[in-house]
Order: sequence, then structure tokens, then C-alpha cells
Amino acid sequence: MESVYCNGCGIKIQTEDEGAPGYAPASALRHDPVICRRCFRLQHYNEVQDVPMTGDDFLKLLSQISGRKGLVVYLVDIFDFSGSWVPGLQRFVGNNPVLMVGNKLDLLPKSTNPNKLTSWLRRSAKELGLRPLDVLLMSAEKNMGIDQVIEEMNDYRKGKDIYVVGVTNVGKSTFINHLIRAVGQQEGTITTSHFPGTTLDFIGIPLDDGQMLYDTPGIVNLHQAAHFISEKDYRQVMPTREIKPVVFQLNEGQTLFLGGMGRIDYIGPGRRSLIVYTSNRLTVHRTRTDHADDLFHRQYGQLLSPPSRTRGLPELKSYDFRTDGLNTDIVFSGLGWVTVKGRGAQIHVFAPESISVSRRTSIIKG
Ligand SMILES: Nc1nc2c(ncn2[C@@H]2O[C@H](COP(=O)(O)OP(=O)(O)OP(=O)(O)O)[C@@H](O)[C@H]2O)c(=O)[nH]1
Ligand SMILES: [Mg+2]
Repeated sequence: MESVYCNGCGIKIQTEDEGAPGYAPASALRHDPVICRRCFRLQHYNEVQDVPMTGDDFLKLLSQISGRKGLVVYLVDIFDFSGSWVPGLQRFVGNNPVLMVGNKLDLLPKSTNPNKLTSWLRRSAKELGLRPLDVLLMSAEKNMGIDQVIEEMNDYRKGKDIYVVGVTNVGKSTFINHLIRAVGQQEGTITTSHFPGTTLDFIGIPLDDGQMLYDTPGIVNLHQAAHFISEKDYRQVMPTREIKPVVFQLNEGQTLFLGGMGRIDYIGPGRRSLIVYTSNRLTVHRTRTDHADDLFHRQYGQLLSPPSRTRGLPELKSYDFRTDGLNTDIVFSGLGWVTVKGRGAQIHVFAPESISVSRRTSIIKG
């Protein structure tokens, strides 16, 4: 029998072993396009089933790209840049050119300055050893900025294939479905979901000159919020619509808790505004710094949640910042950021090791 591949996740279809990847009942083979049972359940019931594939299996698949010729489109989630980083990306892409695209722009406030955001992405990429041809922003879901991405993909691929790569959940398949719909030449859609690890193998979409565009399985980066908090907590910290900033006026010696996942102590000087940009389902709590340790011990997982408490208190890593420029963002990867207004503020930050904390010049206009 000729091999059949799932139209939803790319895995090879088999009809014998219900517990193994790619299972579909024999009757499913009569449908066109064919999808595996896992994709059927994800698409119709939003129900996830684990697959016995590991991060290493995905890395092995991805490493094939270095031996091929084409344009690599590297998608990152602008809300979780550290979590979007693919360690050793350069090794996988070989000498192929890379176009970097920041996705999920719809989650950022309208007042975001796109130029400041792209320079931050460009600088961060450079620090990590990657020099993309260009850095673009888009929302695959809300159809923002996609036309420019398509234009640059066509210019830079120079008649070759395109590989869309990135960690799990950044929106690769959502983006490709948009392209498929725009062209209108292919049946069915690729499975997308808010669970990481949805796409399982390369899925090729023919381009008009006979070359291919490939969706690829997401690489697992354990720094991604989805991997170290529960599904319920993930839904709370991951915004689903435009973030609405909340302004706090802090006196010296006051502290803000971002649920139980981040803490900012404002040391001084003077009274100043801190603006919180996180999902509106994350409770922000203000207290006096000299009460903060005690509150954390008593209320972690309760008043200070998510996370909803499961095990003991997490180990926290601490950071010291002194803002020099005008407005500075303290970024909590996967959670959002807090803008500290004005220069010369002294800040002490705590977060679990899994959440990376960094600073950047504020990306908000003005
Ligand atoms: N807000 C927002 N959500 C998005 C956007 N693009 C994708 N998503 C959501 O992000 C989640 C993951 O999308 P997928 O397209 O399945 O991501 P993927 O990169 O293909 O994931 P894997 O196949 O696991 O590697 C889904 O819940 C999408 O709805 C976007 O532009 N904005
Ligand atoms: Mg996918």
C-alpha cells in the first residue's frame, strides 16, 4: 500500500496500532483528505492525546534542513521571546538564509511602537548569534502584517523551498493555514491547538513554481511557559486578546506581585508609575516590601495565583535593575512586562528560574 500522511499533522498513517502515532481506523482512509485520530479529536473536540515522540525526535527531523537548500522562516512569539528561542538554531538551518517573524502582534496594545519592538527582537537575536535577513511582525490569527511576510518570503527564497520553523505553539500552522486559504488550492486545514506539540512531521504545501513550503513540528523549549505550569494556569497567563495596561503609583518600599510568578520591589527614589502589561486574568497585588516575604509564604497559590499551588514554594532568582533611559520595560518571558517610568529607578525583581527576566527600552510609543 502506498504511504498516506495525515493532512492535519504530517504523520504517516497506520491502521494497526491504536497506541502508536498516526493511528486512524481503516474507514478513515476512504476520506479525502485523510487525518489521524489524534487530529480528528483535536479538530472536533479540542481534546489532546499524548504522542510517544520526544523532543529529540523533533530535533532529528529539523536537522534535515541544514542539508537542503531553501529559505528558513523562523517564527517567534513576541510575548514569550526567551521561550521562543531554539537553542542551536544555526546548526539546524546550516547556511540557509533566515527571515525572522514575530507572531501574535494582536496581543500587544495598539500603542506599541513596531520599530522599537523589531529593534529589540533584532538585538536579542544578534546576542544569541543569529543574523536574520529581516525582522517582521504579524498576527497570523488576526491577519495583520501577513502580506509583507509573504512578499519578503517570495523575494528571499529565490526560487527555492521555504521551511517555517520555531518552537511549539508560536503559530506556524495557523500562519500556513492562512496561506492555504488565501491560495484556495488545497483541501483541508492543518491542525492547530493551544497544546504544544501539535504538528508531528513536515507538511509540504506546493508553491506555484513547483517548489514547496513546509510546516514543521515545533521544537520543545522547556523555558516556554506551557511546559512548566499546568494547563489551567497557562490559560490564565496567556492573553487571548489585546493586553490592557494597568497603572500603579508606587511609593518607595512598595512591591507588586504578578500572581505568584513574579515580584517587583520598588526601592526608589520618589513616587513613580509602574505600568503592568499582562493577561487581565493574572491578579496583580500591591503590598509593602517589608510584608512581601510573609505574604508570599502565606498566600502563594491562593491570593497570589497562578500558579494554583501544587507543591512547595518555588526557588526564586533575584535581579537588580537601575533604569537609565526614560522608560524601561522589565520583561517576564511568557507573562508580559512592567514599564517603569522615568529615569534612575532602583528595582529588585524575583521570579522562578524558569521565567527569564530581562530589560529593554520601553516598546510603547512616546
Ligand atoms: N493571539 C494569537 N494567537 C495565535 C496567533 N497565531 C496562533 N495563535 C494561537 O497559538 C496556538 C498555537 O498555534 P499553532 O498554529 O498550532 O502553533 P504551532 O507553532 O503550529 O504549534 P506546534 O504544531 O505545536 O509546533 C493556537 O492556540 C493558536 O490559536 C496569533 O497571531 N495571535
Ligand atoms: Mg503546528
